[in-house]
Amino acid sequence: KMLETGLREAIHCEEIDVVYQPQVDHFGTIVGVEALARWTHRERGPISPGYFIPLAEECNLMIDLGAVIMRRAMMDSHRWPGLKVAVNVSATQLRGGQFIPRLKEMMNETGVSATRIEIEITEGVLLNDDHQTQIILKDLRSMGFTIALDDFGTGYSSLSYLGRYPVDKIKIDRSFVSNLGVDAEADAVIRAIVKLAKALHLNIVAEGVETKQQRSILKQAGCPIIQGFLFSKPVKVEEIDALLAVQV
Ligand code: G
Ligand code: G
Ligand code: MN
Ligand code: NA
Repeated sequence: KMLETGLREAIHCEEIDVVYQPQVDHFGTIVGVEALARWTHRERGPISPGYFIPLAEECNLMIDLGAVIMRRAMMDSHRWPGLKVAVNVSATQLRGGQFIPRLKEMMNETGVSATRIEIEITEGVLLNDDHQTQIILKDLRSMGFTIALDDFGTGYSSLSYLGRYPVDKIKIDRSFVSNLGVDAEADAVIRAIVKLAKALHLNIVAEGVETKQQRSILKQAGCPIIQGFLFSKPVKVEEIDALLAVQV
């Protein structure tokens, strides 16, 4: 209850921070960043998003929290003209009404075009298979946003909806990546996912890449983009600037 009040205030006062995790190719060139929310409570210190995101959902704060994060990400995107900025959007945000009108307002306010932003949704969003979600995703895409499917492979029937929904990219969940080199089947699974993605002309990112061995297996499997602690944890905007400054 106390935390709920704290979160409400933090959202209202825009005390939510956004950090960014690079997505890199096999040369180590940053090709995109994912925005991730952070909250430091005045008394209790940092609260994990694994805790406050579900709290926001429960307390009907997710739409407002999501708007704060999206606006921040749009403003920060001005710093990195060459990079797409990926923003996580939950089912509640997407379906909560006014998502697209609010996005348009933010685009006007910040002067950011849709092509600069990637919307990350989880498989769960597609599971209900409702017509409204399909329309929203199609509209987002026709506005110029790209759509990435987060935590790919952890949902239920991963395949049937891929053809039906307007998705540009899949993000292979880190549970598959963490078993690479440990468990022989993990290799086969990654190869199959990469093949599937290529057959459907989808871009691919592997998440949670922590070791050189994982990176090398992913490279061999044909996965061109990786995200994870091996290259960088999620960092503040200034650190992204610094990482970009040392690249050619
Ligand atoms: O940043 P971290 O890996 O600790 O995030 C933990 C969880 O919180 C992840 O599932 C991540 O997707 C989620 N999360 C982090 N930032 C956001 C956000 O801005 N919006 C939404 N919907 N989820 C987020
Ligand atoms: O659910 P989503 O993929 O949006 O959440 C991303 C989460 O994964 C963030 O909380 C981020 O801190 C975490 N993360 C990013 N890279 C790694 C990694 O290499 N290993 C682990 N264990 N977590 C990671
Ligand atoms: Mn994500
Ligand atoms: Na993920």
